[in-house]
Amino acid sequence: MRILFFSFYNKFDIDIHPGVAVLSAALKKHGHKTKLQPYFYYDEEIFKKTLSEFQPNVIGISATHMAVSQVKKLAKFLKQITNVPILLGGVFPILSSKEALSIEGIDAICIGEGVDGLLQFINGEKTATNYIFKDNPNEYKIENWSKEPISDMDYDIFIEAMPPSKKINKLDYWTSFTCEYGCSFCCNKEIRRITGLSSKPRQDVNTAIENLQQLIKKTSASKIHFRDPLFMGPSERCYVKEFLKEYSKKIALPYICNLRANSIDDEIAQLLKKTGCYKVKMGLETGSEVIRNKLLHKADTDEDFINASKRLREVDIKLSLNAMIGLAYETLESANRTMNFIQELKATKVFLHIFQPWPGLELDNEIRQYIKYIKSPALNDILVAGKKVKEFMSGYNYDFEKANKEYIYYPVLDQPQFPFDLAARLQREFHERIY
Ligand code: B12
Ligand code: SF4
Repeated sequence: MRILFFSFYNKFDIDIHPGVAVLSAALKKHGHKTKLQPYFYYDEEIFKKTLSEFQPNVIGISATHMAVSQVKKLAKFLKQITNVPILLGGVFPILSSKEALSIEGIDAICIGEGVDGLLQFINGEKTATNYIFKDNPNEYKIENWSKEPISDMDYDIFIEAMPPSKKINKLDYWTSFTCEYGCSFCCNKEIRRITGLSSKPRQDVNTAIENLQQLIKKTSASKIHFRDPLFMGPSERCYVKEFLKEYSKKIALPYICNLRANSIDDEIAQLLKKTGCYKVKMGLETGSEVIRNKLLHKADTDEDFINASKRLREVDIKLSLNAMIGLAYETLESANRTMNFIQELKATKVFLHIFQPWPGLELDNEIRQYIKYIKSPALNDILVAGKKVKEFMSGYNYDFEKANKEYIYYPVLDQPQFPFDLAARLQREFHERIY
């Protein structure tokens, strides 16, 4: 069988989407052929050409909520030009199954772990685990997310869709996809609840090292970016110690990882340095300790951040911070505190985002009335880099005019005491000041 995947990009570059990578690896293992059609913007000619060249038996669309309006356009068009089944998976159908199933052109949605059900569907089985079919919506079978260590990921499907000139210098790698925490601004907790992902499946050390060795050989990458939402949770010190020991013996490339401030003590800082870590990414989220810990359920104190930043500087590891303004109950005072605290922490890189309350978050009812959807160019590079995107795009050989017309909608909070316009102005001024 031939399975064509569509996945959405909000910048003009292909990166790895683990959901598609996991599905594609399983399909290939069972002798099927897969291909990725990256969706940067709506282009009927490109989609038609790909369909006529690849002749898929099944089309799979993978989407977060960011891509809802794009899924609607795409599925409707695909249904007009082909009879093959169109399946929709990813965070969007998991969290909003009713809306996802109602989309014109979609035949079935996946509302949990997707591998087993996709193989069952392709083998012609009547019900596929974790899938709901539009023509028989009441008969479905739900199973928890597997607690097994995570399976293989197919990187080739992405590499083949990249222009030949593209070099992967920094390789994205996941040893896990979730974490044990329940921050209220992240869908992790809700996804875990719906899909039964109660534990944190993690790749075993040897598999991860072997996969990395193969990928490095294939891509000639010179750095690794561990994209695990959290590289080390509270119960994972042993895993990380063992993994990093093997990593520094057998891979030894400089790397980046995501950690929480309260996990960085002297021992971990030394271990990171010794094993090649050159940058740690941390979510400060907000400079207001009350908002961070009482509302966002983060449990990292200001002191944790001050200590972590100091320890990382002592061992000469860079700190990259993510923070947000425009959170629920934000005030000018708390936003200023966030911007000042970032500077106190002497981060070498900072991303100050405007909070986006996507579906699936824990949010007070009285705050929900302030959610507003903002229309924005779909491709961030167009927004951020202006004309430069043309150079970037040349490798992909796409149409600048069409790309420029593509819009997505993202949610923000427009609160009386902290309107969205204020957040946008503060964000712009902050980035102008620090860069
Ligand atoms: C890795 C990751 C990324 C990666 C890859 C994104 C991607 N599209 O795969 C990168 C860094 C690119 C990324 C970017 C963004 N992300 Co992100 N990301 C994650 C993260 C940490 C893990 C997701 C993951 O890979 N899980 C593991 C895989 C195996 O699971 P999966 O994708 O759900 O796939 C399984 C099933 O859903 C199903 N399935 C998936 N696709 C398909 C397709 C078909 C046809 C079928 C049948 C089944 C199927 O089978 C898979 C295997 O079981 C989550 C947080 C979390 N812990 O979930 C946030 C998360 C998904 N991201 C989020 C957001 C908001 C974004 C951005 C919009 C951020 C931004 N403002 O730019 C962008 C969107 C980019 C994009 N084009 O999708 C939100 C989504 C919220 C929402 N309600 O939609 C999450 C939930 C985090 C949060 N804030 O709560 N992200
Ligand atoms: S924000 Fe990070 S630490 Fe918090 S629940 Fe999400 S992935 Fe886990």
